[in-house]
Amino acid sequence: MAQVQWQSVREYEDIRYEKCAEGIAKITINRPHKRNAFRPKTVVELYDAFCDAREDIAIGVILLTGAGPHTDGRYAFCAGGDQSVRGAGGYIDEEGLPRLNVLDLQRLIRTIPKVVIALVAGYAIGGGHVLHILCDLTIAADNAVFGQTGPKVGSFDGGFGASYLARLVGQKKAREIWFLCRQYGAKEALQMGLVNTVVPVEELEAEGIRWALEILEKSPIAIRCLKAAFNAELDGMAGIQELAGHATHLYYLTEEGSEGKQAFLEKRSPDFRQYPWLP
Ligand code: S0N
Repeated sequence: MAQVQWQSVREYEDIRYEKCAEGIAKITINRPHKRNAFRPKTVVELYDAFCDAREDIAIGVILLTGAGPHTDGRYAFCAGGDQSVRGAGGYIDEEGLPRLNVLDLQRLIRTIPKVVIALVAGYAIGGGHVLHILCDLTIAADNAVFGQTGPKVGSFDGGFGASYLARLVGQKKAREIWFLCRQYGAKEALQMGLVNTVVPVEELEAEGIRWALEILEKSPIAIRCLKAAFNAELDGMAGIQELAGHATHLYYLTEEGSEGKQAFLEKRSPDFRQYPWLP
């Protein structure tokens, strides 16, 4: 059984954030009394933890999961936006301002140059379902339940939550998921390409760690370029920017790339003649 020693990174109110020496970060939404629904503060904390994981060069894989089971024995990955703080214009934060800051978090998960794996036990519903969609990979427990509720509770996610979902499961199925607001079990989710694998709930974290360790054996630059390449086709100019950023990063790592800078600093003309125009 794959096991690691988790070390808490910093204290938060709505989430737990841990890392292990093997290069994995684990971010856990910790509001089981609300089926791990997020309020603006939860999203601020998630964003902060993801930023820390992004900056940490020892971290290559991030596991995103939900705390549980709750005292009633039920599990949840995340039940979306906390409806009890929803007001005019969004989800009301502690200063009384309406927020949809989960959209910032979605973009961060999408572009962070590391692999994000959703570990889903229990409900992944509404905006919580969209979060797992945004993750690079999803490992579902056999008790996982997936679905959108927007048209039932008066909301919708017309961004990645609609268009990227349709890329994953096809247009017909995505429309069914949103228009009917049904719930789908883990096996059905696997059949429709919504998740990568299904395991018994008690093996969920160990399986996530196994997948992470396997990924961590691979080339970091290859993985970050591949992630950007998968995104580029769908994300328009933002996707091209992401992929191009990685190309620039690689160019900076070459001797040819530093020749221009070096020449500028040495107040001489750059000698690019020494580099081949490869076929
Ligand atoms: C998850 C469900 C199916 C679980 O059912 P179950 O097991 O019967 O439990 P419950 O008794 O219903 O719940 C247990 C306790 O948890 C609270 N709770 C559950 N979910 C939420 C929630 N989302 N917000 C607040 N509280 C929640 C229950 O109230 C209960 O508490 P107590 O015991 O005190 O009564 C079931 O719970 C369910 O269907 N939940 C609601 C799911 C939902 O509709 N989520 C919101 C969907 N919308 C979004 O997520 C919006 C996403 C978003 O932010 C966004 C993004 C882009 C563009 C727009 C938006 C936008 O805001 O619209």
